[in-house]
Amino acid sequence: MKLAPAKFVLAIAATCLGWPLLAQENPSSATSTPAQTITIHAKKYEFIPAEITLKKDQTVKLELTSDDVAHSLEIPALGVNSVMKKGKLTDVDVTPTKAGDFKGKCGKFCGFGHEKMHFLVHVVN
Ligand SMILES: [Cu+2]
Repeated sequence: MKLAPAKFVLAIAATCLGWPLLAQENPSSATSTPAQTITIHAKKYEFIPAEITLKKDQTVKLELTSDDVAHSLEIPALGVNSVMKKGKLTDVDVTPTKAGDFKGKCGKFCGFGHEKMHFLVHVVN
């Protein structure tokens, strides 16, 4: 990206004056390093655990795996959509930004009980 001339002059002036150019305060209190790891297993036809409680603005790592066939975990409100494969851990970092209850489900057809695979995330302040 090219700086416009006026911005360029300002940038030079700011640098000469020792201003903290481009320094930005992060307005969010969100932590980016996972504070906790939660392992979630999928198997026909449930998630174990089927409910978890997270803290708002706190990053956790979800370790997803399957005990039988391939499943997936979809939690649209939290931006989670990830495969769960047998014998494999899939890591997903999640940082909820608002409190509430958010539904998840298996997003990969895995048999006659697929529709029963529900998941619930409680996000607390
Ligand atoms: Cu399924």
